[in-house]
Amino acid sequence: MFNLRTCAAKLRPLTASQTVKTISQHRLAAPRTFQRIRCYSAPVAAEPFLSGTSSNYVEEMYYAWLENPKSVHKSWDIFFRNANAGAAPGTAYQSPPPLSTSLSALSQAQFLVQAQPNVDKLVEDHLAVQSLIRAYQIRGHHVAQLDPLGILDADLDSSVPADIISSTDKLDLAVFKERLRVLTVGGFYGLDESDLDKVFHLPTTTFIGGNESALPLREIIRRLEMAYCQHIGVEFMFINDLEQCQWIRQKFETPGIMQFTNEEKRTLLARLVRSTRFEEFLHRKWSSEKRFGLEGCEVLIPALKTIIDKSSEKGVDYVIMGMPHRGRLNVLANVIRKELEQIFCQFDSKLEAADEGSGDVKYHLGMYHRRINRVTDRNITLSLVANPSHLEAADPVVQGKTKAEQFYCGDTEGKKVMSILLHGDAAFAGQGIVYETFHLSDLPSYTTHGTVHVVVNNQVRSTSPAAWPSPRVLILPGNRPPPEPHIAGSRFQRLLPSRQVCYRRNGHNEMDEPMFTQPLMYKQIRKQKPVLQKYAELLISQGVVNQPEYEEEIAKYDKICEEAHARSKDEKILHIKHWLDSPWPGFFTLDGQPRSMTCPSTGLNEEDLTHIGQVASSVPVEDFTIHGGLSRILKTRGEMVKNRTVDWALAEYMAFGSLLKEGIHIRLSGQDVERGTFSHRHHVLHDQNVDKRTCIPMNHLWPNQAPYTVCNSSLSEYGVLGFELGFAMASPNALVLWEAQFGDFHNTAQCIIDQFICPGQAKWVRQNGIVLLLPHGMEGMGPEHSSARPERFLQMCNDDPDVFPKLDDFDVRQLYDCNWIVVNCSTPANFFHVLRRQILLPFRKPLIIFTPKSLLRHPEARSSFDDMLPGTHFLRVIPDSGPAAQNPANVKRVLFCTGKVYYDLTRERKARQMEADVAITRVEQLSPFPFDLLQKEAQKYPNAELVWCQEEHKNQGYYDYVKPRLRTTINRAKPVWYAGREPAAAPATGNKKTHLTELQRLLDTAFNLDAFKDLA
Ligand SMILES: Cc1ncc(C[n+]2csc(CCOP(=O)(O)OP(=O)(O)O)c2C)c(N)n1
Repeated sequence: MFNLRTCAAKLRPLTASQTVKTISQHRLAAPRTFQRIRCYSAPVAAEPFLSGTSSNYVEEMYYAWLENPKSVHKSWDIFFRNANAGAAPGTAYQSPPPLSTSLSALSQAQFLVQAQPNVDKLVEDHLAVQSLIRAYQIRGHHVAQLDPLGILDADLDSSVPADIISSTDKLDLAVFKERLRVLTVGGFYGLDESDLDKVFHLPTTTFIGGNESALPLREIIRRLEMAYCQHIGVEFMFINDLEQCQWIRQKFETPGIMQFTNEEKRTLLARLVRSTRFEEFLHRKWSSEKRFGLEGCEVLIPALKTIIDKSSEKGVDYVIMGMPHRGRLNVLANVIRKELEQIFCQFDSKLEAADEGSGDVKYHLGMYHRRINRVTDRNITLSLVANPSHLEAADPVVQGKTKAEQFYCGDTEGKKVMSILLHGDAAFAGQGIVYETFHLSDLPSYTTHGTVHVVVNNQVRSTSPAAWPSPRVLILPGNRPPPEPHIAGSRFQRLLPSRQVCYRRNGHNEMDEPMFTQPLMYKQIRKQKPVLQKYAELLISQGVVNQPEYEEEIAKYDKICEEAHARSKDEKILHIKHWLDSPWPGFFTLDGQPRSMTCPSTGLNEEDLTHIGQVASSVPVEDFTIHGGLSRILKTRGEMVKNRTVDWALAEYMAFGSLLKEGIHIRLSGQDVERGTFSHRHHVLHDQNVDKRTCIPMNHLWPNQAPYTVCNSSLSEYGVLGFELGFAMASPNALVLWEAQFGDFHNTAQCIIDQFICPGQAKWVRQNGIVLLLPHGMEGMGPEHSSARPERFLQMCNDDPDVFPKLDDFDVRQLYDCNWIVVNCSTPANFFHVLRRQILLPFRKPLIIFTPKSLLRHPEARSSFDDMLPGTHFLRVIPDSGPAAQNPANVKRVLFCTGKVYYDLTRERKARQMEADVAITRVEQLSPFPFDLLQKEAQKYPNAELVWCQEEHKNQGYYDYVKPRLRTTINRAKPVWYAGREPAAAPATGNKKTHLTELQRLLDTAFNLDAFKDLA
């Protein structure tokens, strides 16, 4: 209020000509007629000469005067000023003076009305009306009747905003009058009751006039109430973009915009019948089964279908959806059109599962369906992404999948593929991932060009009142009849959140007793007529349908359900693969099996290695100046290529570059991945002389190569990893990698790892080849930044520690059986091979790679081209090849290790001249565990002690995973000793000296051949 007043006060010193200028600008924007202007200039109308054809002439004069008061004769100027300033009827006109009179005398003598105060009044009144309009636009939703139960007020605030004149059913007439009096007479707006019938110009920021450019105040208020204070609330004035605000205003204010044809009303009724009767059918058949029904928010189905119809009409042909448990079966049945028998047989507890893995409960499963949209007669594909119970976790996954589908069909503006996300009100308000997902929406490599968000606000969260969402919400449709306003569609392709305020007729699930915790609310709910009944009664009263037609619609759908139920009894077995949300056509056989069970050599010919190396060490565009430091890095790369060697960065280049040649799209995403956190990668070059000019050499490798996307992500792990997982879901023919800045940061994305990546295939028979690059290593950097927590990934591997697998082919078959692959490579060549293998395998598994930090520049951590040529492959285990291996019977100890500690061990062994006594075997693929190769290693050194050595603390790292499996490989014939740091709570010490002491201690244990004597 204070602001409005201040604003008006600032405007007050406007001169008459300034006022006129403003009005004339309005005229240019939207042509108006003199008549309407005369409406508020009542004295003008009273002039006797203003009749018949002369009014046209006067109108022209008036327009001319509006634009420039000096352009008309002084007498007209006086007349219009007097008229506009409120001169009494018949007095505005002053006959022109004799020609001899001086003009200055004329102006003094003939202004009957003190123009300035009256012009001020005119301006103030118009400003007041503008403020009133604006007040409705900003705060109208506060008085909208959103809660069908009539209990809660919008934003939990029962007060009517002070600057709104509301006559909604909360206020009786007397209250309304009093309110108006307070706001008008000497009150807020300086208008009084007599102004209600005065006609006011409408500003261009409102559409309530339709074709009218001015309306009486009474009508202005009525129309504003119709637009903003009924059963839809819209909170949008925080949007900075004028065009978007105008679009929303137009969609809500235009008179008649909420009118529907009878055909549309019948369609809505039919959809409401399906939505309602589906839940009733489930309730009748399986009254004691959990299904998280939609009762109380049945309008969700017509709303979603309308969104899809409108989108299809605008050219969208693929809609990807994510949603929680509430109403999911109904969405599957009536929006996506999953066969009803497939849904019903999920309720049959006697059916056996056809697929391996855990499967999932019916209200988490996904779905993919291509069909004709009956309203638009266009093909549309609908996909509902499977999700875990973790509310909102699927949001970024849906976005990533949407982005990928847009990418593959060249939809750079999101006009063909779009996403819809449904949310519970409590989850939407409380889960941070909602924000993390929103945050991706404006980043070029992550935007999906807009998402429709629908919040199902049933006002409860399990057993507690749900916090009404504080995030700004655009549209708040209520679940009360008529449900027609649930029409959405935005040409801005932005986030479009809408909230459906409804109620929950049953408990959190159908087994719950809601009266325990929400007694009064449920008393109110029990009194509610179902929305279908209310809407049917309304349409019958309007003559849109008649009772028999309505009953026939119900009977028709009930019959569909009954027949499907009968068919569902023929199902003998439950197939989760019928619930796949992302099929990969052509990748598997028709039975969903891999096309082969072999993996070709991951090696590459010398020519390609050299070519990629050369591009990686050059700037492939002209007139492009790179930083001097980078020139040196590229020069060093060039020298390595000449010497036929690679370091880590080059090995990665070789893997990516070779796959791009084979048509595999590569997408590397994460914080600072373009340069590389450790400044080793430099996949995007920056021109030092031209701002924002960049070059990605990887995209200059081959003619017709697949595109390479490398993108620095926002500072989000949960959101971005979910997004990349979704991207990887869309196609098996892409290598999608997410790199954590440091490995430990993956834990803020733990939900994506635990709920999707690790068990995804087991729950939803959906494979995924995403790669996680997790920098890991104890390098004296303190408790953070050291450990990527290998123990957590290894603990979730599904291989049995106590059983030696009976397999002919460990190389591929073992991979096929696992839930994910965990590796820690000690050489660049092995890193190169494992990346290529990821794509050359005939199936997809997530790949977790613990990547190095100091090894990126370690002079010994280099590989020769020889280790990458055709015929070479990923080494699951790298055996010792030195003196110990030449004479294995003499070896006293075998140190098994993985990753960077290998270099510490070899240095120490050399220093102690123990190369013949101690063999060092590197386990490069931790999981699935290379039982076969390690068995051979153990057998090769029959007289040696077996020791697992790691730089991590004993309760962390790999020990707990490796020890039982190593014991299984040797049939528990010998102990497996431990050399490493002691158990600890933190992953690493923050003290450099302690770090070095600990390292030396573990090396001492590793090479002290008596260390375990007393323990044996
Ligand atoms: C991340 C997460 N935390 C807690 C839960 C347990 N839980 C399941 S449903 C639910 C209430 C959700 O309320 P709301 O979002 O309003 O949806 P509604 O069930 O009311 O439709 C909760 C807390 C969960 N599934 N996920």
